[in-house]
Amino acid sequence: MNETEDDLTEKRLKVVLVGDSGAGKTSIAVKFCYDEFTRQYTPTAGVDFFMKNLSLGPFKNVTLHIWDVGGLALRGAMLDKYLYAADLIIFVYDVTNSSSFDVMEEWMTAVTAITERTFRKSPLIVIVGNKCDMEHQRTVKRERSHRYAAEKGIIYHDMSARTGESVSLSIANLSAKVLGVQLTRMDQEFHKPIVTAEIGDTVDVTTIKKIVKRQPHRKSYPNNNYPTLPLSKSSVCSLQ
Ligand SMILES: Nc1nc2c(ncn2[C@@H]2O[C@H](COP(=O)(O)OP(=O)(O)O)[C@@H](O)[C@H]2O)c(=O)[nH]1
Ligand SMILES: [Mg+2]
Repeated sequence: MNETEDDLTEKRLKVVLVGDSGAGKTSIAVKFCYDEFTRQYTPTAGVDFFMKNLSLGPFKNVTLHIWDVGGLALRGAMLDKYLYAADLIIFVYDVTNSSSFDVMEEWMTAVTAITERTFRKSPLIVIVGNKCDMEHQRTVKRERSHRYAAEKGIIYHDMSARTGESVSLSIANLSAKVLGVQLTRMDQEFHKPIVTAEIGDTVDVTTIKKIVKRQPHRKSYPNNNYPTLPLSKSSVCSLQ
């Protein structure tokens, strides 16, 4: 197939997010599709659906259908229906909550039992350690998660739905892998995160290379914790 034919070919991929309640599955889907984040927690009942169009390498028209599966589905009767024909399954846990890692292992057992039994083509599987903006509160050691993934031969990514770190680029890369193509340089630039954070918030600044832009809000308050910083309650920084 030449490049022009690839351009015109529409591709559809089914992506399923699974993992413990509160791990951040919905937040990842919302960040990826709408570039938004909220601290409010609304548990997902059953499954939620998201859709996003992407250009991936030679395929300029790829639609990702994202199934955001509620944590309770692990013990429900619908799990095999939710997983049906998935191309990519993302197992999410919260790096600050070790019980979410234990639950992720339970998800792995339940999901692989279904995919091995009923899938003709194995889906691509990835483990995501979410909330990596709270590095200082990490309770799941990197050695543990990396060893687990390596032993199973599974791809591993850290992510933050809050800052956007790794969300778009990882999902785009994984989708490209499913399609057997590579992202172009332009695709990579497009999906590169512009990490945003609020001053005085819980983002681990040691992981941030440089601050490229500061956009103070108009309304100003004294910042007692950081007297040397501009008088601003929630200055937004764009970081990369
Ligand atoms: N700090 C931080 N909080 C997050 C992140 N992702 C999700 N949360 C918060 O964790 C809670 C649960 O998120 P949600 O996406 O609803 O989890 P789900 O049950 O797995 O869908 C919410 O209060 C989110 O604001 C993240 O990357 N960093
Ligand atoms: Mg949810």
